[in-house]
Amino acid sequence: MTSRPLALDSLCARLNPWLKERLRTDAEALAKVAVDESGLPPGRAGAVVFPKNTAEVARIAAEASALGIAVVPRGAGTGKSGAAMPQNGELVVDLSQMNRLLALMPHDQYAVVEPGLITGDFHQAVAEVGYFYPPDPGSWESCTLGGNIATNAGGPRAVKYGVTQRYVWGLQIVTMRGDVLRFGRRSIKGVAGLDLTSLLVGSEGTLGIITEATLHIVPAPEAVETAWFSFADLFAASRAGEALFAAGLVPRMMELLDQAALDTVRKVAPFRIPEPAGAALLIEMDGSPARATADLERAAEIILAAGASDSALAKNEKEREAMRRTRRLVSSALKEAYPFKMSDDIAVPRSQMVPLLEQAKAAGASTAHLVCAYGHLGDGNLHMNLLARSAEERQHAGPLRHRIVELAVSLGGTISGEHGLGLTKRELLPLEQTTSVIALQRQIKQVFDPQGLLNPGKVWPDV
Ligand code: 2HG
Ligand code: ZN
Repeated sequence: MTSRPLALDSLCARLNPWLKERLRTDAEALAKVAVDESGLPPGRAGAVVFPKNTAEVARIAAEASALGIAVVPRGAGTGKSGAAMPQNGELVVDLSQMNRLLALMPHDQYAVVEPGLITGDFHQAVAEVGYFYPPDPGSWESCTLGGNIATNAGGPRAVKYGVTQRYVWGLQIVTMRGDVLRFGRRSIKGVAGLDLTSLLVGSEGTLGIITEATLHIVPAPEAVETAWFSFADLFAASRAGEALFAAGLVPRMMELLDQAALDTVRKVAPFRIPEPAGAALLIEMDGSPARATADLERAAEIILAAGASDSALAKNEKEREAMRRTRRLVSSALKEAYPFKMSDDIAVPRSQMVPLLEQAKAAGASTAHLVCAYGHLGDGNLHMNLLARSAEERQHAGPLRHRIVELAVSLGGTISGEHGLGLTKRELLPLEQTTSVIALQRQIKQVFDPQGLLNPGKVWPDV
């Protein structure tokens, strides 16, 4: 359902007296919320509001519902799939001003946050009391916890600690009707009723607007050790990664960079990438100081025996962060060099990583498209970037992208390991799920949002 300008005008007239300067319809504000980091052409917002609390969100939703206006909830706009992009003049509910840390309870191992809190600020606050919030999406310096929950975000540390869902104990949401619902738990255990918290995590703003979350925090590991390994090619790097797991080690980070990623990030990398290198692995181990050191030494032995040509051990936190940051910068460095790149986040069972890489690279070579592979090797979750310098190149890469995504599914994997479907991957969902499974999800959507007004046109393919 799309919004009618007249209805939107009436809505603005009703919201304006109490939201005032927090209701914006000027071109600058609308342009800002019309994009994300997906590389899709800008969408179109009708208006944007910046609520400050749950009661305001509830009133906005109820007023929009009454007038049949569609609503798009939004965090920092760092998403990669268009999930927070308005398309047809919707009302964007920007939650960035709801950014308080409401409670920090280390002994009970939880914190209560508002959705607009920046993930990196939360990491910092939790670290100050000796605790640790593991999810670390690449954009943690600017993304919000609400966006992380809405997309069930991952990140490098997921290989040991899991993704966002593992840390969401409870939620408060506002439905499109304007009802405020609270579910989940603040205790370590809690199994009452259906697990609505998990249903909402990763629902990409289609079921409810998250206005508060109870997040699990864990004691911080005492020590972290980090090393960078170079390889002749990415297949050797991938096999070395497998050897580590086969030996029973569980790294807290195992990131892969192929040659194209290394060549592109080298110019901006705070870590001096050894040359020559056809691929690299970034490995981290944590635990007690003795454990972290022993595990990294063992990992280095295994990885060097498996064919690494070179290794560099970070000597302090500054060097560790330089290595991690070098990996984090790959996405933006590629974007700078190839502004029309297409990024995916397929995932396969770890054992299928070498076949996936071999077949995807071969498919790229046969179509003369540059395929860059990097990401979370330890999770079997890779960012296959189809590098493009123009809109035409991007369009030409479409069939290859389809082939690679199909390949991931045929290897027992998924079309999206961490970024969500939004607009960019919704049409691919039938590759992975049957019509009945998709229909069941539409029924659930109907229960939460009978008028179909909340973040319309996302996640599921057109019928
Ligand atoms: C990362 O792991 C992010 O760097 C972004 O998930 C991936 O832009 C990308 O392809
Ligand atoms: Zn990633």
